[in-house]
Amino acid sequence: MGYETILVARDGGVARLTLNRPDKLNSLTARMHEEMLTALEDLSKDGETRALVVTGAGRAFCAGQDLGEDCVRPAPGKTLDFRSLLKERYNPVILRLRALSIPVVAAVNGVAAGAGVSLALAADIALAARSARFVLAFAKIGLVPDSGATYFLPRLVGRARARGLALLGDSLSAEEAQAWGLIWKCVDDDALMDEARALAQTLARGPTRAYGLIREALDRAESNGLAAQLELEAELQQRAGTTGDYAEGVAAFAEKRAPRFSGR
Ligand code: T3D
Repeated sequence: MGYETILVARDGGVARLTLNRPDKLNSLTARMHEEMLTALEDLSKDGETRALVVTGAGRAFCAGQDLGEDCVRPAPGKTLDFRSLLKERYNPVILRLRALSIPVVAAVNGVAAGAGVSLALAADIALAARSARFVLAFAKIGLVPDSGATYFLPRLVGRARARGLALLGDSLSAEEAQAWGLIWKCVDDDALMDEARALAQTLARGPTRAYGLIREALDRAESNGLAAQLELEAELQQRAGTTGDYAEGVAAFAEKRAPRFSGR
């Protein structure tokens, strides 16, 4: 599929997906959702990519839904079908991203608003340029935070801050986002892509199957009780412990050298 609204590049074990509608602050359209889904589907099957970076072209990461799209423009006598829009476009992208078995790094290069914030929060590790900001814009236009924002926010920053951000829609700087635990790290603007690439390359050289299991453990811990989580850890450890990467990790430790993980 030739892409119009995203760019996908691969470098060794790292793929980079760039939202590419800079003149519209990379706001999300039906076409963009379709292309993101296809790209994520392809990545999940290619067997070589071991880490993914998601970023935006130009001065924004993503401004959320494109408010110029007909499907979200109120008009007399027209009933807007947000339910279907979310179920058919937004939710599958977030779920597909979370279902990848490789780590996902968001490189938030500029403003993230609305579902653009949700997209960044769906990554495993979010880095942001110092000039970036996070705007829970939904309530500003009379909508409810979506695309996982109500799921991720309170888990990351706690109840009080989640409610303040969601209700007021105030802008949060990248430095505040780091201090609040919304993101992993805020870095100088001109260092962002180098840091994101280096981080993704480190992850791509890591024990990919263990990473997938770690992500599963952390995701399921959101709803499990302690006993269930201990059971799950035992199951996942059984799987991790029978990978080639575990054998390599232990051998490397014994031989006092760096491990050479194959991702298998
Ligand atoms: O089912 C559903 O559809 C519901 C799903 C909803 C998911 C959502 O994401 S809802 C939230 C939608 N997004 C927003 O409400 C954010 C709207 N944008 C803004 O609040 C601001 O633009 C930003 C905070 C993102 C950036 O502010 P600033 O001052 O840096 O830039 P600007 O001047 O406002 O915008 C620059 C241009 O981008 C401007 O176009 P122009 O005047 O130069 O031709 C602006 O209209 C355009 N733009 C910004 N955001 C969007 C957009 N165009 C379309 N859709 C946008 N979301």
